[in-house]
Amino acid sequence: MPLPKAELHLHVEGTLEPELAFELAARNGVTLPYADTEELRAAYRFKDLQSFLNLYYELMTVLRTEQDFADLADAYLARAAAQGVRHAEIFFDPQAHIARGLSLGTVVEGLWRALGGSERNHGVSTRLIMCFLRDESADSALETLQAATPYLDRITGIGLDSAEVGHPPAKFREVYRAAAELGLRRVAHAGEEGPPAYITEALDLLGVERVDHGLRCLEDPALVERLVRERIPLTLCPLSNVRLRAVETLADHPLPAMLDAGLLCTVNSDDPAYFGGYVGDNFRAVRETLGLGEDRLRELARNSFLASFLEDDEERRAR
Ligand code: ES4
Ligand code: ZN
Repeated sequence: MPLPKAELHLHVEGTLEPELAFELAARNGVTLPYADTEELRAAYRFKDLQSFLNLYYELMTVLRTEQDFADLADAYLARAAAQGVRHAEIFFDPQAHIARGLSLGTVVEGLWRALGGSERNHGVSTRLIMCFLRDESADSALETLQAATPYLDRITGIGLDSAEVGHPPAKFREVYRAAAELGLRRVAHAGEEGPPAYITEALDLLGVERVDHGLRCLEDPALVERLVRERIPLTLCPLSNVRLRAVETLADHPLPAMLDAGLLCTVNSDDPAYFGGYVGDNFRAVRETLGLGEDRLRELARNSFLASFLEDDEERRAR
């Protein structure tokens, strides 16, 4: 039996496996610039975050209907359940779909078709986190938050993703303030490719409760001390860090040192269809390559529930 765990850093568009991409392309009359799944998989060699994002945005054009989003999310939930996931907090990128002419309703209603049946069908509880694209304007983020008004009963929180460098958290303080007033939980990607100062900004200016990645906090000892003291969870994604060259090899990943430093680390899959595995695969990789013992693996699993947006009673049941 795989260790029960929560997944807190997962882009639903990043769960689009090549097989489903081709199936949806055929269903929707979309032509992909790849002959087959093999040729597509061969394109999964990234030199940094942007080179990945280019493919990620290209491939998501096969998603057109509510049913496409439902099928995508349901396939993820089935895979996650098989790897011990009991709870998933799922990111989606509304602006990437609205820019292609889809409505926010298509995306949310579609995802909800799968999420609404997830506890029953897969034994996985879920939350939905709407991310803003940080390489788009602050006004666009505010418009997106406004467009989400009819769906706020299904959206737990907001996040910030896409190209990090040059798009500091400060740019989004207004939309984060508005979201807080609406009772939304707040997270943001910070310190993946961007400097430690972006992590500090995300905490101080956006009021985030959790930092996605946060890897580069290690360059600032005072920041590490603060993250430990304030018990700020980090949602690390080891296989993603290798594929996007944030670390040279998995053996170089600082996860063991981060745990030793007392940081509240969690292990997640980020974009599992692109980065070589789901959350259980990430756990296996850090166990095998970084030599983490049973106690550390159990700590990571426990942290994932502690860092989740589940209420205490739900958390006990999920564990
Ligand atoms: C992402 Cl790995 C990563 N980083 C930032 N934004 C993203 N969107 C999807 N995957
Ligand atoms: Zn991410």
